[in-house]
Amino acid sequence: PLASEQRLQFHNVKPELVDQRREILQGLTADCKYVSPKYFYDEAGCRLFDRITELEEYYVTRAERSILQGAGQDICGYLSDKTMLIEPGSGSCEKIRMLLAHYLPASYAPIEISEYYLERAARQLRSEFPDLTVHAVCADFTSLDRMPDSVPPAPKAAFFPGSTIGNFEPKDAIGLLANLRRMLGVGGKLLIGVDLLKDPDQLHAAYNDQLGVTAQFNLNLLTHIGRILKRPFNTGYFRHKAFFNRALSRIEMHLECQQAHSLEVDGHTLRFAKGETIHTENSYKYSVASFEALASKAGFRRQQTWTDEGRNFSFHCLVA
Ligand code: AVI
Repeated sequence: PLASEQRLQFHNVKPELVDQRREILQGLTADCKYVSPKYFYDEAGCRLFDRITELEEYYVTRAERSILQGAGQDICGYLSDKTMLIEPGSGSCEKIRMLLAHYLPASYAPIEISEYYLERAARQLRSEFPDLTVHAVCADFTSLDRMPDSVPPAPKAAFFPGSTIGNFEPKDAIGLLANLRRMLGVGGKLLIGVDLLKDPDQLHAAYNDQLGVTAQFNLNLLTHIGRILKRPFNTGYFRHKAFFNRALSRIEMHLECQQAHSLEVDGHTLRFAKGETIHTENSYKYSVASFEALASKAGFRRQQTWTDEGRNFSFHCLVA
C-alpha cells in the first residue's frame, strides 16, 4: 500500500500574476469591457459562491444534487475503476463525494485555480476516503490542454458538474470540450452537468436573489482584480446587473457603473462612463438537443442523460 503522503500530491501550474494582469487589462480596455468569470473565485468569492448554492432561488445545485443522489450508482456504472478521474474546476470537491459513495477511481485529480479551495478540499477528501489517491492540480483549467508532467500517465475519465460549461461562449465551450476529449482519448467518458433552458422568471430570480448574495459575488470580482492589478476599485461606484438574454439563451451578469470616473493602472487610463457595464459572466442554458449538438462539434457522442424531477437540470455521460 502507498504511504499516506504519496496518496496526496500537489501539482502547481498556476498562471503568473503578470499574465493575469495582462488578461484583465485587455478586457478592461476593450470597447465593451469584460472580465473573465474565473476572477470571481478568490477566497471570498469561493465562500460567496458556496452561499449561492444554498440560496432558495438558486435551483441549479439542488437539482444536480438530486440527480447525483438518485442516479449515482447508475452513473458510476459508466466509469471504470481503472481510470484517473479528473475534475476541472473542482471547487470544494463537494459533488465528487456523491460518486465516491459508489465507486473508487484509480485516482482523483481535482483541477482548481483557487489554492485556498484546492488545498482544503483535497486534504479533507483524503481524510474521509483513506484509500483514495489524489493528484491536486492548481491550474486554470481553461488553458490546460494536458495534465502537468508530474502527474503520472493513466487512462482518464472526467467529471465536469455544476453547469460550468455554461459559463463559456459556445465556440469556447467547444474548444474546452475538444481539449478534454484529447486528454481522455478515444472511448474516454465525460460526465457533465448542464443547466436546462426554463421559464425566464425563474432564471432571473436565480441570479437576482433577495438576499443579494449574487450581487456581492459579482462585486467581489472588482475587489479581487483590484488586488491583482494593485489598484483598488471603488465597489460603491458599481451595481450588480443580471438578466436573461433570450436571443442568446443565456443569463448575463454585468457590473454597471453608477458614476463616471477613471483609474490609472500600469500606464493605462481606464475610463468608466455612467451606465457603462463590465460584462463579468454568461451562463448559457441548453436543451438536451442543443447541448448534444454542441458536444458533437467537439467530437463527443451522448451516451446517456439523466434529469431531475422538475426537469431543471441535465446530467450526461458523453463518450470521446
Ligand atoms: C459556476 N457557474 C455554473 C455559476 C452559474 O450559475 O453560471 C456561477 C454563478 N454566477 C452567478 N450565480 C452563480
